[in-house]
Amino acid sequence: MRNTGALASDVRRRIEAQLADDVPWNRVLNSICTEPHPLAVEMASRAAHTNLGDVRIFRGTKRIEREVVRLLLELLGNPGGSGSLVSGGTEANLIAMLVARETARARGRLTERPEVVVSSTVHFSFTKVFHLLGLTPVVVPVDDDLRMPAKETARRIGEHTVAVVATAGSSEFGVVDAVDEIGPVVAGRGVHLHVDAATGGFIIPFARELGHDLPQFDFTVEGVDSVTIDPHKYGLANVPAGAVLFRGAEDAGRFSVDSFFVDTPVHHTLLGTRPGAAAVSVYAVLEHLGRDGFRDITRTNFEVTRYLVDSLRAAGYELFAEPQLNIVVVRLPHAARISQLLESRGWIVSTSKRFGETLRLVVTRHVTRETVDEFLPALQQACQDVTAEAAVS
Ligand code: 0PR
Repeated sequence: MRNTGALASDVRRRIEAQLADDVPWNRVLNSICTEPHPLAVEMASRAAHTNLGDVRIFRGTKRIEREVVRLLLELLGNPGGSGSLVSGGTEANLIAMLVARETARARGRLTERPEVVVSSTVHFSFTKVFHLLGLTPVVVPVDDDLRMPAKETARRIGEHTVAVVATAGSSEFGVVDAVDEIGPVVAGRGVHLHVDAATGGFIIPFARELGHDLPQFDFTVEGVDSVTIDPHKYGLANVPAGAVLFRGAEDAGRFSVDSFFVDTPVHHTLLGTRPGAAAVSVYAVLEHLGRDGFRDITRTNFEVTRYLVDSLRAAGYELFAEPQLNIVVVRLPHAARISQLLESRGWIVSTSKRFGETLRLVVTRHVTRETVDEFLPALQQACQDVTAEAAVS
């Protein structure tokens, strides 16, 4: 650290210079996160000083967090449940698995080698969770539609199983598992069923209202015990804002750690000191947009996705799979090199480490038809340049 502090104006200038080098949203096609809603940004900055780790001081902010949890439970068809706001999908999945393990312990079902049945496309955040909690994954290969097969999932449940994880909106493909088929086959087996809807949680309820053929994925499905939903993705809130929700009114309390001090409530989250700004920003968006606002944004996201798919097909590209949500994956020889070239020209896309030569494009609020119209010639050019490179070498 420097001895003598710098002028605020200097510090500001240096930070602004670095921020100016971040990629502008209209060149970002790989991110499930988007530019937060302006009201979320304004209110988060107003609440930047708040700490939900001390609810005696920040009692108004805590009330907002409780209200956000209530609104999210209502959105997912479970007004009587419980839950917490957390830092994102990873922490939400961690807490869901902790609760699953503790529930198994309370039921006398926890063995020396607890297992969790997951699909081969489960998010890599679970790799962290399993390391941390000493859980062993039992991996079910996805079917031809890239979904977790219900029958095979049920077959893998055994004496060591503490949980099954289904995904509603995979990060690689935006695929929604048939939770409505998985729920009934897991229900009654004494095993916790968690749905990772970090990505799909703010899309599917509204897309279904718009008539999209997507399965029920939330607490309305028998057997679902917990759901991860991330306001900082399609919920348009500031980073970091995730949520983990449980079916039972007491379930969120199954992971519970006491603090040192009288009058300080127990903690149900991993973080102790945690941003009230997150709760405030989610509250601002939910209240300001309402269901109508989210439905409109979802409609636009699907229109742009359709426009992207049609434009890609018209230009001769082949899709890896028909998109269910707003993630489009294209089969593309030399995808990694094309992605590199695009990045050097200002565009950020992603390529898969696991599914061969593919290019993944995510449509969210900041991706418009104009973005698509500007991107396609850049993609075309990158493809031509890579073909020319390959011909030379
Ligand atoms: N579960 C699912 C289904 C996810 O898609 C993600 C993140 C997580 C869990 C973990 O959530 P957190 O990252 O909030 O802990 N999915 C994105 C991904 O891995 C995260 C992301 C977001 C990556 C924006 C890049 C980016 O620019 O693709």
